[in-house]
Amino acid sequence: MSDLSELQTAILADIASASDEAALEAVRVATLGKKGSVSALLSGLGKMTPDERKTEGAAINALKDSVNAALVARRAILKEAALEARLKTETVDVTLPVRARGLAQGRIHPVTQVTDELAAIFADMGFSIAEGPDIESDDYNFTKLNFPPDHPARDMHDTFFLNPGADGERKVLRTHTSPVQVRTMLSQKPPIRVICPGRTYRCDSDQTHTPMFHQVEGLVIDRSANLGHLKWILEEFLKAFFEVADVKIRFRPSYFPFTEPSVEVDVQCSRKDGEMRFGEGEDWLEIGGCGMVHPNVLKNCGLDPDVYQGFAWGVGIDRLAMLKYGMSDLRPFFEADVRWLKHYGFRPLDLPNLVGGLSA
Ligand code: 2NM
Repeated sequence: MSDLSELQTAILADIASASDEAALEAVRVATLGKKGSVSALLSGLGKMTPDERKTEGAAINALKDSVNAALVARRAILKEAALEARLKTETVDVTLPVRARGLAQGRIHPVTQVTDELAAIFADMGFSIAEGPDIESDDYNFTKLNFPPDHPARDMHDTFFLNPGADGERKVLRTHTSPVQVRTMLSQKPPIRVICPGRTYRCDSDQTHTPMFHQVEGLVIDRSANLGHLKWILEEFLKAFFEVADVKIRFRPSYFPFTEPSVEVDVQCSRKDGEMRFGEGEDWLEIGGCGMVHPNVLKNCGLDPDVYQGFAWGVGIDRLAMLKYGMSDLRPFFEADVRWLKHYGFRPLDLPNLVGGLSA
């Protein structure tokens, strides 16, 4: 008995003097671990007579419980202290003045700038911004979007497939931002108005294609959403984005698995002396695709196509940036050359907004 209480005093003293979580863990292993002193006493119970076991067993179990309780209490104290110490060293003085030199030199990448402009324009029209993971399931990237099982876009040549996981599932780098819209339809109730900007990936590389590029897709779901609304939204968007008083667009019939009907969108433009202007001229430039969300997609995303309809569109952000800011080559976008960024980048505090000007 007195052996036990001596042991208890010694262990509780060790616990009290453990100065960090690692030291405490060492005490736990030495007492309650497989080969620990208290565990050894407990396994000795099997060799005792039933009478001995009754008294000794109760005492040893009481010892075990008190050690356990002391460990838990000490661990909580040490955790708290560790957090306190971290908070002390990691404080940021937000009252420090911004370093003017950094501000004068740093630049916002045109892709970030255009994404911020898109956010400002669509927020003004009542849209939210939705985001999702770059690594997606085949189901969200393709199946729910009505891609037939043997559709060529699933082919090795376009899609980056990851190695299959333990469960055999083969994830993909999303080939468009549409899976974000799938996630939105699955998790929100209509009416839905979202834009989904972000990185997308396709195994393609030449003068006008990079394996990683940026897309913005939009989605509206409501009881009476129609192509007329879509056309108006695209026109308002293009006017605001290119900062012109008027634009003309035209729809050309096309095909996407996730929309029916599907159309490609051209915007009216003029090309004089190598300079492209919007809102005037006799030329047309393809700017993106859109359509009414396919009933199969609505069904796959838990919406009743007899009650709800929707439209969606997709535009390349990199291409929008090239058109608006006069960059003819896509590849420098992703070369991280500070000279290029100094020339084409934007000042960090000139945030785009509709009142002050998108690209002041
Ligand atoms: C495009 C063109 C047309 C689109 C459709 C959907 C969804 F999830 F609602 F089915 N998201 N995005 C879509 C439609 C994208 O990009 C050229």
